[in-house]
Amino acid sequence: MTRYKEKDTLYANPLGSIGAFSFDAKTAAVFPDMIQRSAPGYAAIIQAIGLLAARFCREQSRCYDLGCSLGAASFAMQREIRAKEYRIVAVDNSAAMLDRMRLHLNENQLHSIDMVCADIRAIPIEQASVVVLNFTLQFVPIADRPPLIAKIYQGLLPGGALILSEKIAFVDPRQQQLHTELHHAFKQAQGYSELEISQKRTALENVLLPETLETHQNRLRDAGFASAETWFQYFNFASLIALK
Ligand code: GEK
Repeated sequence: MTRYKEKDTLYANPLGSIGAFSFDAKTAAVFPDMIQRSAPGYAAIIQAIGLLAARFCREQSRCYDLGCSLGAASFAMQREIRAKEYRIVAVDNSAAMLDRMRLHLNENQLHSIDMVCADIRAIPIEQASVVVLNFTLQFVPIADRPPLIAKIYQGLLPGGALILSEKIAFVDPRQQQLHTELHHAFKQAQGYSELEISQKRTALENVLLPETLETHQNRLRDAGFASAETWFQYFNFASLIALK
């Protein structure tokens, strides 16, 4: 499966002007390498999403993977879920991402996964026992986040779970600085150069908008979730589980 092994060199050479980051075909081609080397703990989170889905997925329910990219979280869920007659609904608005996901789906004959090319703000969420937002909400405009979280809450069955992973911000400027620098150290340790790190940061400005853990927890509570706890954090990358 060589097509999943392309190295991310998108920002390796000096770019005259740095356009806004986009989930296009170039990004899709290097995505597994990019996210693995950019998001601390990504592989551990993906594995845990499988275990969490196995615990929460109910028969005849749906598990949503919102902003699925190449489907890593969907495939982890599919590997672990033992319930009967469930569907995984994997949604992304990048056709380039879904084209690559489809190759894997077809190759492995994974019939329990439906792919939907759509904006996650526009699709209905129904009969859900599990909803995954794995590093996706951070790309949704801040004003659109409360209605999206409210829609997810409404679409979850009682006892259902939302798994929300995000790059997070900190109120204390010293903590913000510390975690930003630690994240850069992580990326350097993964082989990214100073130039790559700084050009990527410029491309993500105004595209990836992190919020504090407190802001996320307040929004989840306001939407109706009974509780929301952090089950994972590695520097400024965290994952929450919210229970209906
Ligand atoms: C993983 N969850 O590997 N509607 C649909 N898709 C969207 C929207 C939107 N409004 N906004 C962004 N996306 C994946 C990783 S990546 C995270 C998620 C990252 C999609 C976008 O096209 C991209 O595929 C994904 O959300 C974010 O577990 O690149 O840091």
